[in-house]
Amino acid sequence: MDSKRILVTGGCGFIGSNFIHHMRASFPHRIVNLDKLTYAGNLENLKGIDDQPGYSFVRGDIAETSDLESIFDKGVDLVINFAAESHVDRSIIDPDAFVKTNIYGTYRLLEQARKSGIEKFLQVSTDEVYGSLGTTGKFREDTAMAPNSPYSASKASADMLVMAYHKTFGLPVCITRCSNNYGPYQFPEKLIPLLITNAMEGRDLPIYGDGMNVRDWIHVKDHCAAIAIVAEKGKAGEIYNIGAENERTNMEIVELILEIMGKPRELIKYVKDRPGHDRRYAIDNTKIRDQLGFEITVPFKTGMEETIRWYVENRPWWERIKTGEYLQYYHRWYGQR
Ligand code: NAD
Ligand code: TDX
Repeated sequence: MDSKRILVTGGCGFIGSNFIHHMRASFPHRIVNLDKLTYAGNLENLKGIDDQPGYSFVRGDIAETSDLESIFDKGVDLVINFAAESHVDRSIIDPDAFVKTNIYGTYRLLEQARKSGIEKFLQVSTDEVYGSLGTTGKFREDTAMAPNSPYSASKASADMLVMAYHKTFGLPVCITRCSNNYGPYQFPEKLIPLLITNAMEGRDLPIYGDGMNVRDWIHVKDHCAAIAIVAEKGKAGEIYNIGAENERTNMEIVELILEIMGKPRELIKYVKDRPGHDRRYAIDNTKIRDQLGFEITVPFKTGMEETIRWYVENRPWWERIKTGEYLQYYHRWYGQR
C-alpha cells in the first residue's frame, strides 16, 4: 500500500488501539486518531505510539461537524470508523448515547466524507446486526439484519446509512461485521476481561441465565489484520463478515479461564439473564477468506493464555479503570485545560 492519511475514529478504545498498533508496525501510513475519550477511551492504550511522527491524536466527537472539518480540511484518504458505544448492557440501561454516536455520529462522518471526497470509508460493524441464531446455521453477508438490543439496532441503522451513501451518492464504502473479540486493552465490562480480573480479585464470576449462550470468539489481532485487508483490497459497496470459526458457550469460556488461572469453580455465580439476550452467533467467513485471502492466525487456547498473561502483567491498567481512578486522573489532567 502507498502511504495514505487515515482517519481512525475511536482509536483509544479496545479494537481501535489494537488496530493502530497493528498499522504502525506494518504500514507507513499517517494516522489521525479522533476519539471523544468516553469512559471506554484510554490514552494509555497508545503509549509508545503517541509521540511517533506520522501519528496524531485529536480529542473530538464524530457527531460534531466542526471536529470533523478541521481534520478533513487537511486531507483524508481513508476513514475507518471504530467509534461507537459498544456495550450491550449499557444500551439496555440508557440507549441515548448509542443513538447519538452510533447512528447520528456515523451519519455526520458519512456527510463529511461525501463532501470532502475520500478513497474509502470502512465501517466497523458487528455480527450482532444479524440477530440471534438457533442451534444450526451461520450468518452470511446476505443474511437479513434482525437486531435485538438497542446497541445492535443502532449498529444496524448505521450500516443501512453507510450502504445508502454508496447507492445514492457513490461513496466508496465497505462494511465489516465481526464476531466477539478478545485480547489486550479490552475494557473490563466485557465478558472475558471481566471474568479474568474478577478471578484475580477473588470476586464472583457472573454468568447470565444458563450460561449456554454461544459466541464465536476471535483474537483482536486477527480482526485488525482483517480490517487492514478490507481497507486495502475490499470492493466498494461490499460487506465482509469476519470470524474465527470458534463457537463457545459462555460456560466453556468461564471454565477455560478458571483452568488456565488455576482458580476454583465455586467462583462461578449464575445471575439473572440479560433482557433480549441473543442465544447464538456464528460467522460464515468464506467470503473474506476466498475473495481477499484472509486467514486466522491465533489459536484460541494460545490467544486466551496470552490474554490472561496480559491482564496479570498489566494489573495497574485495569485496576485504575475498576477503581475509577482513571476518570479522576482524567478530570485532574484535562479539567483545567
Ligand atoms: P470500545 O467501547 O472499547 O471503544 C470505543 C471507542 O470509541 C472509545 O475509545 C470511545 O472513547 C470512542 N468513542 C465513543 N463515542 C465516540 C464519539 N462520539 N466520537 C469519537 N469517539 C467516540 O469499543 P470496541 O470494543 O473497541 O469496538 C470498536 C468498534 O468495533 C465498535 O464500532 C463496535 O461496534 C465494533 N465491534 C466490536 C466487537 C467487540 O467484540 N468488541 C465486535 C465486533 C464489532
Ligand atoms: O457479566 C457477564 N456475564 C455474561 O454471562 C457479561 C458482561 C456477559 N455475559 C454473557 C453475555 C453474552 O452471551 O457473555 C456473552 C458476551 O457478552 P459481552 O462481552 O457483553 O459481549 P456481547 O454482548 O456478545 O457483545 C460483544 O460482541 C459483539 C461486544 O460487546 C459488542 O461490541 C460486539 O459488537
